[in-house]
Formats: sequence, C-alpha cells, structure tokens
Amino acid sequence: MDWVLCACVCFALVLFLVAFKLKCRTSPHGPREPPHLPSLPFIGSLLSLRSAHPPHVLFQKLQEKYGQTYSLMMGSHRVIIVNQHCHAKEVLLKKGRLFAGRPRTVTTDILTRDGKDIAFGDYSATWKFHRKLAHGALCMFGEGSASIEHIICTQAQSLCSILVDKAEASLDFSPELTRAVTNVVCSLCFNATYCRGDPDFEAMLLYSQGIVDTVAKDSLVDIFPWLQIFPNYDLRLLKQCVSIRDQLLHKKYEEHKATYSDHLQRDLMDALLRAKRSAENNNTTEMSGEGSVDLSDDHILMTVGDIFGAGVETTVTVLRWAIIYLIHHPEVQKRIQEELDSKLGCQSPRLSDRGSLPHLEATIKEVLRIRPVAPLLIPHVALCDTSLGNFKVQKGTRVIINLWSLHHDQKEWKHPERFDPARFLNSDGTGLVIPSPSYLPFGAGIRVCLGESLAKMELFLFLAWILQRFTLSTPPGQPPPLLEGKFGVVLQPAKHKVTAIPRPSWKTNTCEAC
Ligand code: PLO
Repeated sequence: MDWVLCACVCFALVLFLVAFKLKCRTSPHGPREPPHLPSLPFIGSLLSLRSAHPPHVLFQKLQEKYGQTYSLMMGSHRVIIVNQHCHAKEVLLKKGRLFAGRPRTVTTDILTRDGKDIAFGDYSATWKFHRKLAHGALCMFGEGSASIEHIICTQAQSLCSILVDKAEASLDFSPELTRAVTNVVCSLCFNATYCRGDPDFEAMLLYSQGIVDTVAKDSLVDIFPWLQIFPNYDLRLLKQCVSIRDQLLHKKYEEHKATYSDHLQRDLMDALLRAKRSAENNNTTEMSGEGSVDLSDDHILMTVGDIFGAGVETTVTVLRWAIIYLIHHPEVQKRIQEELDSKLGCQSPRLSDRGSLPHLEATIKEVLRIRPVAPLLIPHVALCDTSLGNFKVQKGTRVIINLWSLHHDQKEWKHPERFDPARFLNSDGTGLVIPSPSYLPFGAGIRVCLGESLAKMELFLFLAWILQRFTLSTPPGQPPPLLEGKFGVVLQPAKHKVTAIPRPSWKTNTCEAC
C-alpha cells in the first residue's frame, strides 16, 4: 500500500512540475521561448523557408502566422527574426553590448581572413580597437573637413561632364556612378583616383560584383559548412574575386609603407599605419582598455577593405535606387529641381545648402526607407543568455533584424509601399521630420554604420549636382526600371538604361557649363 501511495505522490509531483514548466513558457510575465517555425533535426526549418520570395519578404510574411518576433533553426543554429522596431532597438541599443557578436560563416571568413574586419568581425578587444581607429580616421577626413566636400564635388562635376557628352543617349548609369563614388572612397583611403578605363578600376568593378553576388547571403554553404567539400561554383568565384581584391589592397599597402612619413597623414591608410607604428614603438601591442590587441597587417588590410567595399557598394546602390524612383515619379524630380533653381540658381550645390533643400533631403530619406541597402542588416549574435522583450534568448542565438519589415510596417507608415518623400516633411514643407521610430536605415548602436555621414554627404551632393543639370527619364520605347531588387549582402536594383536630358538653363549656357 505504501508503495502505491509513494507512486501516486511521485506522479502528482511530476504532473505539478510539468504544469509549472508549461505555465512558465506561456506566462505573460516571465521570459518564454519565442514562437518557433517547425524544425527537423539536422536541416532545421529549411522546409518552411522554401519560397519564391527573397528572405526579407518571406520573413515579413511569416509574421502573419508567428507574430512579429519568432525563431527558427538554420541548420543547427538558432535564429531569432525581429520584425518590430521596439525589439530591434532592444537588440541594437538597449542591450547593444549583449547582442554585439557576429556569426562566423564560410563566405565572410573568406572575405575577411577569418573575421579580421569591422563589419563581419566578432566582438572582441581587437574589434573595438580597430573600430575606434577606423572611426577616428574617417572623422578626420569626414564631415567638417573641407577636403571631403571638395573631393565629392570634383567627382560630381566630372560625372556631370560625362553625362553632357552622352546627353540624350540611352546610358547605363551604374559604371559611371561607381567610378565617381569609388574615386571619393579611393581619395579617402589611398589618396588616389582612377581614370576611365584604368585596368585596376575595371578589375575592381568585376571583383566587387562577384563578392556581392556570393558573400553573406545565407547560402547553403553558410548554413552547412561541410558542403565546402563539394565543388561549389559560388565559393570558387568568391575566392577568385577576393584574391584580386587582396592584390589591389596589398599593392596600395606596400606603396604606402614605402612612402610613409610620420609628419604627413595623406589618407586613411596612413592613419592606420601610424597607429600600427606607434603601437610597435611603444611596445609590441596596443592597449584598448580591455587587454592587449593585435594590429596585424591582415587587420589593417581588412579594415581598409571594409571601408572601401562598404563605401562604394552601398552608396552606389542608394544612388541607383534614387534614380529609379525619380524616373518613376517625375513630379518629385520636378519639385526638387524647382527647389534647386529657386535656392541655388546657377550656383553649384554645396554641403551648406542641405538645410535649404528639404525636398531633396526628404527624397533621400524616403529612398533609404523604401529600399534599405541591407534589408536584413548583418546578423547579430547574443554573447550571453539574455532576453528580448518577454522572450528568452540563449547565448549564441543569431538575431536578424528585418529592416524591410520595420520600414514597411503598416502600423507605422501610411501606405508603406507608396514612394512619398512628403512623409518626411513638416506640414508646410520647409523642414524635415522622422514620422516613425520604425526607421533605422544605417542600423544603430555599437555596430551602427561607420560611413553614415560620408554616405549622406555623397547622396546629397551627387543627386543635387545631377538634378540641377539634368532631367532623368526612361529612354523612348523602353519599359520603366524594375522596382524589385536582387537580394544579396546589399539589395541591388536590376540593370536599366537612363536618358539624361540637359535642363534648359544648362543647355542654353545661361548657367556656366559644368
Ligand atoms: C561589398 C563588396 C566588396 O568587394 C566587399 C565588401 C566589403 C564590406 C561590405 C560590402 C562588400 C557590402 C555592404 C556591407 C559592407 C560592410 C557593411 C555593409 C555588408 C561585401 C553593410 C550594408 O552592412
């Protein structure tokens, strides 16, 4: 009898514990697991992720079934997808340090020599030190320094003169924009520019596209690293492109080392070299406040590679989207041109005109909202057990912020699919407003985009120079450019042709030729 009683008590205890555990999982107060997509051993949630939609759109659609924050398994990795701004800000700002990790993947390891860069490198003392160094160097040559404005305007001017030569022809803008933006970043990083047809520049165009097409796209080899043992076209292409990039970077690095002087800081590479030399003179390592850090050649090369790659690919992509939306919305283009005419007349745009051209500024903001450059940002990793809203987060969980969902959230934006720069203008159209907190085009927190202010200066000056002189449209007989992007580490528009028609005042030489 005693035995039966004992069994009953044990059974009741087990029932009680199970019920308690279940209560904890669903309690509205205590942390619980986020809703989870079905997952199988080994392949994880792969079957639920098969879709004709690109990942950012699929993740946005999955909210309808699983809520705004949910989790899934990518192979053996737990991933949380965040589709709402309050959780995004908790990850990026409130708990920025706890979520500052980066996953290591096969493709980013190839690109960055195992994470020795800033964008894809994991959180560490070395990372913090390099980021601080790069930030300092960018500030030195960035906003406030007259030279950067001069560099951008010189490039904008030469871009416009090429458009004058090709006036009214049907032209793919992309290579010209890339060369102009590359030359800005090249001046900053290496104190050099490329001429048209320069073999190094042509090589860069090719390798960069190859890298964008293959890196950090959550391709199968990034989810199942053992797939590397099989022949893989993408990986072979990536390795070839990275090797060409490395040769170019290496050449610049050697040139800089050979001509380096302690008394002259020509560019960003000199700034990094100086930091390295002073660390070597003071001791063998540099202290970052959290222990000694490595200032290896690899780290310097990868940091420059990041600034160079990010500086070119992102700005060119936004400029291309801006041109596409302006072609689709001639009324917006006309409004900006009226503003340029009335505020600047024949004077070429300068950075100090930013405050007086709100329609152009609002248009840039709307382009960054409707087509964010990196719709899923770069995944974050939880560095310890923590929580997100009411959800438990285990150490090592990857967190993907779906910027696309934030920027297209129906609760935050009226008709989010509509291109409407006026949403960023105050009621009388004279100043700018940010109408929703669900807007993070450059990310936020300790991993916020390093080039934000440089990008904003370039977008403003290039677009102002172009629109002051030309009206952009689709060449006769051609369909308007597509609004769907090609998903990758940046969301790129499809190739298309543009006609740049000189505006009357510039055509008749009322204003000086550019
Ligand atoms: C672009 C192609 C280059 O050849 C290499 C490169 C370096 C840094 C990357 C950039 C690419 C794409 C955009 C990235 C940037 C670092 C930060 C930026 C991912 C791959 C964004 C949007 O987060």
